[in-house]
Parts: sequence; C-alpha cells; structure tokens
Amino acid sequence: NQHKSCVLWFTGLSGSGKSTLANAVNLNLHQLGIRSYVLDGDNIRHGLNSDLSFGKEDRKENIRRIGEVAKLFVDSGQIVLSAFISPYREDRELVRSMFEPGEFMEIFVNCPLDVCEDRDPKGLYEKARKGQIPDFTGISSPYETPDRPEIIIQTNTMTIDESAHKILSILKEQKIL
Ligand code: GGZ
Repeated sequence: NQHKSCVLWFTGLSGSGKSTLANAVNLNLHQLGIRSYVLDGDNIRHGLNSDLSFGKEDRKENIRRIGEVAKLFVDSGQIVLSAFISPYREDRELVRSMFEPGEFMEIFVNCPLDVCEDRDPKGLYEKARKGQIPDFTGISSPYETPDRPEIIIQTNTMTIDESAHKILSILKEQKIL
C-alpha cells in the first residue's frame, strides 16, 4: 500500500465534528492498510500539553508542539490526522511552514456556531455563555476562518460518512493514496 505521508490538519469550532471526522477517516485508512494516527485533545491536551491553558499564548504553544509531534509521525511514514480548534491563522501557518509543500492539508470543518452550540455535546457552550469558562472559542475568544484550506467540509449538511468519503476521494485525486 503506497501512500504519501502527510498531515491532515482539521480545524474548526468546538463541536464542529473534527475528532469524529478524523476518526472516521482514520478507520477508512486502516481498512486500506495504511498506517495513520489521530492526535486530538484526548491524547495531547491530557498528556504532553496538560500544562497549557486556553489563552492565546498557550494555544500557540499547544499548536506548535502538536506540529512538532505531527512532523515525527510524517517522518515515520504515517498519515497523521490532527483535530484541534487551532483558531489562529498564524499558528496554523507556522505548522504549515514546518512541512514540505503538499504534505500539509488544512481541512476546515465548517459548521455554524449556532449549530455547534445546539449540539453542545459536553455542555461547554452553556457554561461559556454563563461566564464559567473563560476564553471560550466562538463565545469569548476568536476563531479565524481559514483563507485557503485544501478542503472544506460542512458537517451540518453532510453525514460523517459522506464527509469522510469526500476527504478520501480528494486524497486519491492528490495522489496521496
Ligand atoms: C475552547 C475549550 C476551552 C476553551 C476547554 N475554548 O469540544 P471539546 O472541548 O472536546 O474540544 C475543545 C477542546 C479544545 O482544545 P484544543 O486543543 O483543540 O484547542 S486549541 O487548538 O485552541 O488550543 C473543548 C475544550 O478543549 N475546551 N476549554 N476555553 N475549547
């Protein structure tokens, strides 16, 4: 199974579906016999980056470290899927600059704030609205929309399966798979 190692960098609001979608794509890649790995809050924010909060500077450091980890995975020949809000354009561009052209695919998981807020799977938006979570993205902290993402996925109008298939077909078109 020949594939090009690369980073699939999912960015979007909390509750937009980044982790769910990254995990779905990961499963599809495994079924194709491709080695891939998902980095997300569960394995990074709780471990390597447990010293970081959600202020601008800590988010920047969060994303920088994740970029370095992603680079190790790419060096090892894998496809790495990262699912972090990564709200600042300049932080995402820093990570992009760590990779060769074509190795970094920015995937904008575009879902309107009101839809994310309705989903509110962990009740965080409700808490943020009450002022119980400071610097909450979309409420009291900015999200900067990507300018030229390689892929845009609308999770409010497509199923997870459809979205995952769209990403896989683009990876085939781009000769990554
Ligand atoms: C945004 C927060 C915050 C604040 C805790 N703002 O829906 P979740 O719970 O599972 O995903 C969110 C996650 C965001 O962490 P990231 O590492 O992806 O953020 S960043 O890339 O901006 O560094 C949310 C939870 O952490 N969470 N507090 N204030 N999301």
